[in-house]
Parts: sequence; C-alpha cells; structure tokens
Amino acid sequence: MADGQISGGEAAGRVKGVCVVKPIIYGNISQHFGKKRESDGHTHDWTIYVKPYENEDMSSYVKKVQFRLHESYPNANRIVSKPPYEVSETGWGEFEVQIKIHFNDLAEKPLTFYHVLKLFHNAPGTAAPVVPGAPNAGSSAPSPVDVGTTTTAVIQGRKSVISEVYDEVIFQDPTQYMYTLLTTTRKLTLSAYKHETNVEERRDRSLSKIKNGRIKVQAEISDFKDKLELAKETITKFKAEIARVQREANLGTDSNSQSNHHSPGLVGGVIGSS
Ligand code: V91
Repeated sequence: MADGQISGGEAAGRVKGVCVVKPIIYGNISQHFGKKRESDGHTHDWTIYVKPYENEDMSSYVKKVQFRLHESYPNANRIVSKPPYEVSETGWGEFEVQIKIHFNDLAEKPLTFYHVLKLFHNAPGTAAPVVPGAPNAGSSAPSPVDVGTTTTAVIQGRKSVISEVYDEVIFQDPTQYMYTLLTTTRKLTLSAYKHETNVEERRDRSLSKIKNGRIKVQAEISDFKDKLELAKETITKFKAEIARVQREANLGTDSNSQSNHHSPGLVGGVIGSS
C-alpha cells in the first residue's frame, strides 16, 4: 500500500504507513526550603512536568495530562487540561508519579509512563544500590555511579535539582484527524520552554556507554563460546573412551581377559577450565 493512503474497513480513517514522532521532556525540578517546615515536616518545593522538546503548543493534540501523586497527597490524581502540563507541590520525600497523557483523538489510547520524583542529589561518586547476587555484587568492579540523570541549576538564585528525561511519543498509522492535529501545531512564544538539560551531550554519553557495553558483552560471549568448544571436545573424547572401554570389556568376557586399558590423558580431562 502506498504511504499516506487512507484505508477503509476495520482501520477506517487511519493513515497507513505514516509515523509522526513528538519529542518530549518529562521530569521534575525541586528546591530545598532551606529548613524543615515545622507545621508539616515538608522540606522541598517541586514541580513535575511534561513539555515539548520542540517549541510547539502540545494542546493541539493533547487533551489532558494526568499526574497520579502519592496517595497521601490530597486529590492525588491531578488533571491538567492545558499547558503548561505541570503540577507543583511541597513534600519531604521521593516517590513514583504515574503520568498519563490523553489525546484529543479518542482513537489514540492514553499513554502511561512513570517518573520517580527527585528531591536530593546523589553525593558525587555515590553508587546506586547494588543488588545482592547481581553480577557485580560484592566485587571491587566499578559500580554504577551517578549515571547522569540529574542536573544542578541555579534558577532565580535558588539551587535546584532537576531530574528529567528526553523521550519520543510515536504515533503509528494515526487517524486522518489525529494526523491533522499533530501536523498543525502552533509555535509557542519564543523561549517558552528553555531546557536545563543538554540533551545532545547526554545522548552522546549514553551512546558511548552502550557501545562499551556491547564490546564487553561480545568479549564475554566469545569467551563462553571458547569454553563451550572445549567442553564439547572433552565430551567427544570421553564418549570415544567409553566406547573403547566397553569394547574391551566385551572382549574380556569372551576371552576371560583381564585387560583394562585406557589411553592416558583422557580420563581426568577437566570441563570448563579455560
Ligand atoms: C517517600 C506526603 C508530603 C519513602 C522512602 C511523601 C509522600 C510519599 C513519600 C511526601 C519514599 C505529602 C503530604 C499532606 C500530608 C523514600 N508527602 N514517599 N502529606 N521515598 O513528601 O518519600 S514522600 S501532603
């Protein structure tokens, strides 16, 4: 089917073969009060948000964004029906927030994802928790230090912790209606969304980490293949040896022979030694 063709039948109105990508940034910014608030023990201001990576008005295709906070918050299910898609609150701790984007075309299912609200900076060099039994546990191998998902920024004279990620919302075979909504977005007034995170730099760092990981995994695979080859050879040798011993044993019962030879160097072959 040709790109952009509208099909009838079941998927009526869907623009087949078309894919629209909307880059977004979501996450939170937070600031310490400076001291613990006596009345409720809260220590931080924070704002959780979904914003476009490009300078455009998402409301043309977004109906509402739902932020599900920790249930101890009054009205924990916060609905934001127009930009900026954000919720500001105060608190004392970090917890997971469910974010659900609803679209103007009901043919598109709402998109659900999660963000762990970040209030505190990891101390420099602080390792992420090591899972007992995980490949690195208890070893002196480099542990996953601050992976670089937070940014410190000074905004309006206050030190802020920012934890945000770049992601892409992909609309595959959108309806003709949705396609129109997606492609007729208005530009926002200049500098409405200035990003604190250097997305390009983080992309390059992530890519290089992935490349290094691949090299390590390839080396381990090749090492295991060598070990497997060696084990297979050992098995073959043992099988040959067993067959030979059995043949000789049969001859022995026939001729009342005491012979019990085996070729030295085969028995005692070690499986898995590298
Ligand atoms: C964490 C509740 C202020 C636990 C250990 C938090 C809710 C849940 C949190 C919060 C976890 C909210 C209100 C009126 C009453 C590590 N608040 N969970 N209570 N992280 O800050 O912190 S923190 S509003």
